[in-house]
Amino acid sequence: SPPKAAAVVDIHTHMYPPSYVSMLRSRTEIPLVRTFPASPEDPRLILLSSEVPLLLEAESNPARSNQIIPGRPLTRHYSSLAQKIHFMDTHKIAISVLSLANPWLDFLSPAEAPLVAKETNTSFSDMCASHPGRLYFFGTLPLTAPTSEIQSCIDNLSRTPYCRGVILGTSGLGSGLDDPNLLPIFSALAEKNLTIFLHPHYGLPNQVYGPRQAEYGHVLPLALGFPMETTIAVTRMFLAGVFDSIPTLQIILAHSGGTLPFLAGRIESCIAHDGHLFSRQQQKTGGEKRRTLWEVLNTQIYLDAVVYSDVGVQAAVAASSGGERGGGGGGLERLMFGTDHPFFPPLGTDEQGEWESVSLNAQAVGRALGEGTEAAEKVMGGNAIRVLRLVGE
Ligand code: 5CU
Repeated sequence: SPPKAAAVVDIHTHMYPPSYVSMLRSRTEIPLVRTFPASPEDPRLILLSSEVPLLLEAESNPARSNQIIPGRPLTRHYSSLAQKIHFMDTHKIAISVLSLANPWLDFLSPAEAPLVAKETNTSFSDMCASHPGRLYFFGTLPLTAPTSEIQSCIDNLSRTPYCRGVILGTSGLGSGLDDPNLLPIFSALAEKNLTIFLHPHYGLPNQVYGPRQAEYGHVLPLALGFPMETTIAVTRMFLAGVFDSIPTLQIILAHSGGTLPFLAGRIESCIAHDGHLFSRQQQKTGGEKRRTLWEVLNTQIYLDAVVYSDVGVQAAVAASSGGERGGGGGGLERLMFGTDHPFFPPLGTDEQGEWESVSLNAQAVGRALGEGTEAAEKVMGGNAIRVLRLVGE
């Protein structure tokens, strides 16, 4: 039966299947899982390049490893399906669209990637099948492998009942998402009606965070590095004409598009005032009017609502609306609730209870659009059900 209109759907929720965690345990370079002598029962998940200096310090100075704790605790929330379902029940989430967390398969060799992709996608498919109607997933592509392997993975995912798209980082085949070699991959995804969920991992170069970055924990890379990375990646796609080449390509941007809603006007103005771009455009199209970023936001881009404030939700809806800027309105149809579970667990309260990171996102939607209104219900679940063709229990 179709899910209730007011059902809450979480489209931004990650897991590392147990086989992936085992792989991380065996690694010596990031991403990895490691325990330290001071707390051998507390494995740490170390993912980001900004965490490497602390990791090296902890390794070179085991006596101080209780003070220098790199990464984040690897709790059951990362790989236990029972824990995911408990989290969903606690937060009254009817349906979750699961995805592998970063950095996906980006670090694997071309020989390893297809096998791990198959194993990972099968794990997600099995998890979904064990809770029919409650779980769907975005698959993972072996992007470091030859194109034929990537294409065959897309074919398999398109025939996998609970798969609704793929999660993609910003590196693509290694040269970013404006790489012309990615066009056949994007075309295949569009043709198979598989939506891309674009998610950051690499952030900005560490030096921009300055010499005192370790004092500030993960704040600079996560709050600023991640959103800038997404913004740059999707702007490169736009400038390269990917959306014009494949008008049926549909993409959901993590964290409400990074800073795209706020910067779209500036990006547009920079394009309109760039002599080099202007003459290239004239040559290519003979002066035909180009599609603006506002139009692409209004037709091919969806944003998640993982932005933690009503100001961000309002900006996301406004940017997605296009409106007088040349789009067709309907920004309210393009925003989808998410939690980012298992990242951002509560620090002062029980992890088995309610998570503040979830309520901040839910409250932001309520404050921006009105608690319990039709608009809020769309964002909390209705849009995901429609766009990702989710069918309830
Ligand atoms: O806490 C973090 O580092 C992360 C991460 O790596 N990925 C994510 O989606 N959110 C937070």
